[in-house]
Amino acid sequence: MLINVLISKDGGAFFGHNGYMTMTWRWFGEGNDSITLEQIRQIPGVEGIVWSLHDLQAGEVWPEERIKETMDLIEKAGFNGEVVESVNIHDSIKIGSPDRDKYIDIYINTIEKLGKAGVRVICYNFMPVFDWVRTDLYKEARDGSNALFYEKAKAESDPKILIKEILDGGKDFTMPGWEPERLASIEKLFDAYKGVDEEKLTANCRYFLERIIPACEKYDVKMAVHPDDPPWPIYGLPRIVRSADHIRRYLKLVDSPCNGLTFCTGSLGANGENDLVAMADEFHDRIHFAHLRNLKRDPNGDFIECSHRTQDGDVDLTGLVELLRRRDYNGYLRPDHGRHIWGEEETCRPGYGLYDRALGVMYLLGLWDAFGKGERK
Ligand code: DNO
Repeated sequence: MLINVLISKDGGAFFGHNGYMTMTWRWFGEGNDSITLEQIRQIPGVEGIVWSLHDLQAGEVWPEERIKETMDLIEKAGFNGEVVESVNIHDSIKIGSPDRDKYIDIYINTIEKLGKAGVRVICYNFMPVFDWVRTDLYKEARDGSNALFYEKAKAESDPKILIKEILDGGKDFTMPGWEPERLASIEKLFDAYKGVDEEKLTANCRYFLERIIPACEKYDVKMAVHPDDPPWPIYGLPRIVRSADHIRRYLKLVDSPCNGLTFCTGSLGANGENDLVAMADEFHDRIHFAHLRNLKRDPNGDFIECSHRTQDGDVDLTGLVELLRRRDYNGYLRPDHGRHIWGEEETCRPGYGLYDRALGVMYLLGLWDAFGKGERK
């Protein structure tokens, strides 16, 4: 580990290292995560911490000292901090408002600072208004654990009615972006997105990528867009990263290795029509970051997150790891949402507890090493 840290400091040599992926762990920062770096160190095989400055809103400048402070903290604990998830994109950029260039300039400034600090991959999404959507964060399973759940009929009703119900205190509805202080502006945002259909959103995305990708090439930073979650349009808002066709088009908007993908199996896998192994095969050389997790779909469109084990859900993680291994995947990888087990839902961020994600790491490493010769020393 020490050797790796030194290599990383000397020139960011993790990416592409040894033809072996880099196992990472998403950590929300000191004082912002109930899990400590010391605990993460005891999970075998984890080399990188996926981080962000979570208190900053989309469009805010990332202060250089804070980037350095976080990288130092992570490296001192024996990890690399080469992946940031996320640098969020201001809605003006997605809407294509007249002030978008100001926000794109700030984004480029962040890319430059992160690249110079040793960050190699930035995970982000291009979803209008909201990031992922779930209707229940603690849906109980038969084994007594609980996990994030999406009830289609409940989630996909009229957003204005939903907002009213939440404000009236009548709806127990938890989603990123639906924080009470943001609800008032959400209605305005919905109006601002009127007229932004799939084509317009794609054009706005192309505009953004055409401006930022040269900076990424210069500072050796790979962008990795996160798929839409769930992978279909909701609330009348367009979604442009949700199927093989959409991703093919996205990667061609600017045809550079720096315009890449976060391959999130839990997001894409909520739509049974997405053939994940075929998609990973087709896009393997543009996948810079893989979020590997499992879920169980209901034919009515609901889905629940489950353990990482292939047999427990509908995502063929075994087939995917085999494919990535065969394709010499050498990007970053992390377990994704875990269930809450052994009573930890009281303490952790929903989906980001210690235990089930640690089990996920071990499952993924088991598959990984079984499909190869475990070259990483
Ligand atoms: C959910 C995450 C997403 C992801 C963003 C990337 O747990 O995978 O929130 O971080 O969509 O911008």
